[in-house]
Amino acid sequence: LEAGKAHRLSAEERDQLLPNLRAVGWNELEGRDAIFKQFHFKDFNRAFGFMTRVALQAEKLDHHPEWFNVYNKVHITLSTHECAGLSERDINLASFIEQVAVSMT
Ligand code: H2B
Repeated sequence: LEAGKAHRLSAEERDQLLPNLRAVGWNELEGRDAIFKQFHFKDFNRAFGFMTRVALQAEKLDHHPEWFNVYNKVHITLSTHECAGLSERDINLASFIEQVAVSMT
């Protein structure tokens, strides 16, 4: 758990933290300070298993995704409401999500 208030990432922090996530398919949204990725799994069981593991970690971190699921597709948007934009919390959750996704494919 992170102590203190979330702050929007600075340009320097973005330059340092975003390339790794871009490389695995996360992109910045236009018109909103958030990152987005679409996941495709083999079937609904894989997709929902993925979501379950992410949900439990999100609750532990007290940082929750915006997401959409149909069958084997899961679309995820990450942003921090507290600072109305991207914070370190989104980077941390995205990194966890990547680990789970790899284990589900
Ligand atoms: N999730 C996200 N994505 N951003 C937040 O600012 C946020 C959250 N805040 N989950 C948390 C919950 C806050 O509302 C609670 C009260 O700690």
